[in-house]
Amino acid sequence: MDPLNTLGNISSPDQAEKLFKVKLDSTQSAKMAKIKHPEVLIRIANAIALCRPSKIFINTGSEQDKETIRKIALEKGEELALAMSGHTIHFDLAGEQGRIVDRTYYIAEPQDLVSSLANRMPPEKAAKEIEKHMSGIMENLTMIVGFYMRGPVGSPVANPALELTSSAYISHSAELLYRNAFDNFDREVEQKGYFFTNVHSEGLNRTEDLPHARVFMDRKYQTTYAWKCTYAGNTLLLKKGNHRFAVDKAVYQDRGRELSEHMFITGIGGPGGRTTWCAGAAPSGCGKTTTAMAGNVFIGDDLAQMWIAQDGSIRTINPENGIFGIVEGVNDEGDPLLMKVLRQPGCEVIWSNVLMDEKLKPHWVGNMEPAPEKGINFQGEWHQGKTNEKKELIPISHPNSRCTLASDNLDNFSPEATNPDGVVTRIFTYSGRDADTMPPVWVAKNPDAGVVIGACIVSATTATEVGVTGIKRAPWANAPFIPGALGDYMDAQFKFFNNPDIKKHFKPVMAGLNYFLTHQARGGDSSKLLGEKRDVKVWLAWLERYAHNEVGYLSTPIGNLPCHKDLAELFEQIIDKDYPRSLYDMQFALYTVKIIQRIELQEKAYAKEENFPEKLFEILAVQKTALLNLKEKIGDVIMPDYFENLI
Ligand code: SPV
Ligand code: MN
Repeated sequence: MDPLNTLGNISSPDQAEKLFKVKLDSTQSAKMAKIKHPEVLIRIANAIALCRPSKIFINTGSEQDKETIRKIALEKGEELALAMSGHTIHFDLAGEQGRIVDRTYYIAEPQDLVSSLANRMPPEKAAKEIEKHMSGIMENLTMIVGFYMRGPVGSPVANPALELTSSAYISHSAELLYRNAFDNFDREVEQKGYFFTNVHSEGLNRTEDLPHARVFMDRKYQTTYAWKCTYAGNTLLLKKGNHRFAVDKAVYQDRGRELSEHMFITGIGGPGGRTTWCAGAAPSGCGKTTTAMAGNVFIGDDLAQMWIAQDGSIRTINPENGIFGIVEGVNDEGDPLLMKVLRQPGCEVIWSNVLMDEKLKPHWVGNMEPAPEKGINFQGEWHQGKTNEKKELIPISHPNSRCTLASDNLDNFSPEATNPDGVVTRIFTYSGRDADTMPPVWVAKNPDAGVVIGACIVSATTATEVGVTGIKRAPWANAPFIPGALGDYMDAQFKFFNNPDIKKHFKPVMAGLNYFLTHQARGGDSSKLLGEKRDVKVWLAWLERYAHNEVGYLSTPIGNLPCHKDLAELFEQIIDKDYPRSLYDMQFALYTVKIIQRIELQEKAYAKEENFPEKLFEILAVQKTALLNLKEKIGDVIMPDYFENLI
């Protein structure tokens, strides 16, 4: 049972057109007349019948249409103009500054396998909820209808999607983050044979409605519903809602030939001017944008879809076209290119949940600029020293405050981002927020071990999800977006990275990355990090050289580690920084007890999953035995020189 078409009760293109005649004015009708695909017409008509907007605006992606959307956002007060031309600010309600995981559900029949981490609801019950909350929700609002491609038009893994929303802020964001495909939509839908639908309304946008806010995802009919919320992670469901459908497609339809990952895509420069492409996973709020920007050329900072091409290479595209990046900690030192677009004129930026001062300038935590005395932020009026009801200081910006901008504003933006054939990707990284266990970089000895690195990401929780605290496992950094069973997803990973069609010279290099080791964890007494943001460039450069067999390595039970000599050279060459042996020893010593604990945590957790690939347990068991043997023979801490002497 498909809630949208059932509740809207429109089942033919004729009925759809009849409704359009009543609801659309002549300008919008003329635009709508260009769309002919019957299923697309029916879907849009049903959303209109359900939500009953007072007006409808068809967004063709023309400059004029985009300007209208910007204007509506300002008129409605969803955005306020800032001092810098092209910059606006949007505030979500104080209680909705991240994804509302507790109010997010998959629509699923009782017999459907759904991720053990997610909420679920049967279709009939979900339809009742949708009816109760979305019927007439747009009565005093304008529905904006947008037609997008998630990925370059013509790419084998790009997906067409509709975004139907009463929020001009969401529509404006969609224009910056995705490719408007009004002109190609019919053709793309025809070719692919499917499209995704997203229906959203903020309703009255009141704090008292937040407990009733919901995000529903219907995998069967590839449709999302969101109401009474505004945070883009809950409402711009072209992003993570449709990412979930793309994960399903990779796991259940194209297993072994396609993947859809929570990964950045960046190009790392190497000797002779070559570029080696790297895609990397990290949980939300763990430096994914920074890593993406640390490459020499940029394609994306959040999502990557990949497939195995005819030539035996792994190709990757970014389904997005812009960044919805966390701004906390973004500053001139660590992120000069991003700062340029944020602080210099010439770029269109939507800020969210930062502080706006009296001069209409945005400020955020960690920008290394003088902080204002007062302003307006995500909690309303703010001044230095203001505290919340728990007497805690309110920061100037929320840790999940963001900037939204199109990627082609960035100086390092690669035109390859628009190539439907994607980029040949050799390096895959997996990272978390791990203060005390894993070294800054380690490479899997084979694809199976690489898949296990992804499976074993752990991370301190971040502010991107409402109400979640503590340390948690973050499988592939993609778990919140994996709709089906984790075992199926892992099987798809093993099959993809071991696919015999991948040619030898395109074999993936799969590595773990960790920027968050502290002095405390290595015998010091401060909680400061051992590394700096800019070191990321060196870890990536080392992986680039490794992919081309230009550096040696230390072979250890957890994987291959860099040699000090190579790193010291790269530190000097790339960021002009001394890299003393003492720091190397701290960063690359293996703390066997901690690593074994980490392995046992994973073994225990995965043992609870049904039908989980045995391979994971086998690989972890081999690593654990080797670490226990070393611990017995040498002690709790194995310094790198032990492995050097084995070479
Ligand atoms: C994330 O949290 O991973 C994001 C933002 O990229 S959201 O749209 O909330 O998913
Ligand atoms: Mn993300």
